[in-house]
Amino acid sequence: MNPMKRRSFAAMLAGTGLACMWATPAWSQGKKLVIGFAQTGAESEWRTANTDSVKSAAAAAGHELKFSDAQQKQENQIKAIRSFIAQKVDVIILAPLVTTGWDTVLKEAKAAKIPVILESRNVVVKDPTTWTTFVGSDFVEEGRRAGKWLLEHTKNTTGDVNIVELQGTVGSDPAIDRKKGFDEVIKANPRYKVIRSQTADFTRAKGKEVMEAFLKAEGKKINVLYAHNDDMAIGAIQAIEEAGLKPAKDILVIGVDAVKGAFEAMIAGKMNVSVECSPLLGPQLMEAAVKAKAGEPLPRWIKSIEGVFPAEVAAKEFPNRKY
Ligand code: GYE
Repeated sequence: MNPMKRRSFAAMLAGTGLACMWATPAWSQGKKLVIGFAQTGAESEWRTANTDSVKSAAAAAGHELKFSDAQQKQENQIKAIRSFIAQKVDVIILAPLVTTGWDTVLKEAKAAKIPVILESRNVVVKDPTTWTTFVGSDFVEEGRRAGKWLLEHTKNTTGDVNIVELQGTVGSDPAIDRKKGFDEVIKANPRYKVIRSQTADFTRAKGKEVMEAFLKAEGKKINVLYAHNDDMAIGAIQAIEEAGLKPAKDILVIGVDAVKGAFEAMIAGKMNVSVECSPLLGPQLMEAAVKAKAGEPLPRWIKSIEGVFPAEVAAKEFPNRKY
């Protein structure tokens, strides 16, 4: 049926209650989607902003969102997905805590004909047709940006640059890739050495704890802290201060995310730079959800656009920050 004819036919049926059944599929007209969202948890400022973004974009589009907070446990996310399948939701959004261990449950979703959209982290599965698209950042590039900032910022210094690294959640895509990108850039110059590298699970509390251990072991030898997210950097800043050292001066502090907390730390002169990673993925996710439900083709990766914010621009940029 050509669109003109369809419109007039729909107009004829208007008021009969049959109109929307004929005009376009019911789910795209009035009847909104039911979306299950298996979130990792609330481990960071980034994650809270991400949850808010998805919830408000779903509400704005009129979709029903079933939200599950897995408290940083993969088994809880798997349970949530199974419950979404049992409830026959239209689309599942998954923020996979780690990359592996998803094969079985994603196959179950596919068998139930429920499209799965990945957000904020990626998976490694045998059957890539078990998920439709990944909405999120280029984490390798974020790591490279952190490394490039460091090389540039220290180019006029001499001697070894001793770096300690706080990694994100073990086995998670952003932790793996932010390490990879950073290493790739700094290995170009043998002066740059990662002398300690450990996970702090993307949280402030662990960031502080692990930094304390680094300081105990290496003390004043440490020149740079590279944290895979701002929350860990902010926790570590506290540890640096408690050790009687000056963050951003005695030890350069590099974070990722560019959340408000990092801007506050930069404005206070305690942090040097944050590489942006946008959590505001809600609108792109809702658009992808509608297309996935309709069976329309989606790119494998819907990328977010991001920058780098050094302390020098923090005060000027702060009022524009949305997370
Ligand atoms: O950088 C970190 C969060 O998956 C991109 O997870 C996300 C990361 C983010 O907890 O702060």
